[in-house]
Amino acid sequence: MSKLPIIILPAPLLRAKSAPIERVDDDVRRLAADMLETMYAAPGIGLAAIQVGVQRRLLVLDVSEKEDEQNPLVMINPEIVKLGDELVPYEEGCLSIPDVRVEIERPSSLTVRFIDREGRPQQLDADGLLATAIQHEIDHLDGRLIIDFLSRLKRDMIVRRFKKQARLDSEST
Ligand code: K2U
Ligand code: ZN
Repeated sequence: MSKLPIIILPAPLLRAKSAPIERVDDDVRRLAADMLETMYAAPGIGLAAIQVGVQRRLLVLDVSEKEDEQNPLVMINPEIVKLGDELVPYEEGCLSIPDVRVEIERPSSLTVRFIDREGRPQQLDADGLLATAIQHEIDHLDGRLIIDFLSRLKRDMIVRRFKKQARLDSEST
């Protein structure tokens, strides 16, 4: 397993729509394992393949609270098939947009269908932080970011800040 670099704003790839995975093979399983290692090291509770530069519909999650307990979830070609009526706000961060927090209201529960690491179709009912994280990660697969929930003005200010930082980083290397 290996830790992978996480791409950050303003990388254009973060805006790409990821492609479905046709076959769950060992390469997909290795990528999922590397993404889990990368997520735990960040640390984070979710990660989409696009965030490590792979434009495929794969995400990993682990919302287990306890330090010494891991409950990893790997979702291939995830599809939300039902959304609850109740909305709940959560101040979301994003590993691809460091040090930015956006309060986003999302449905508090959902049902998601996906393929697991063994290639088996699964269906999961989720609520709470897991429901929020699933929606956040599927947004990534469609090129949507938390800053899209801000006003145009605020979003452009953040993108300008990250573009300036990227210029400074490239000048200092
Ligand atoms: O996709 C990502 O960038 C990882 C996100 C996933 C996430 C964001 C907001 C709400 C739920 C999931 C996070 O940066 S992982 C960091 C984190 C840790 C604990 C609670 C919320 C977010
Ligand atoms: Zn994110």
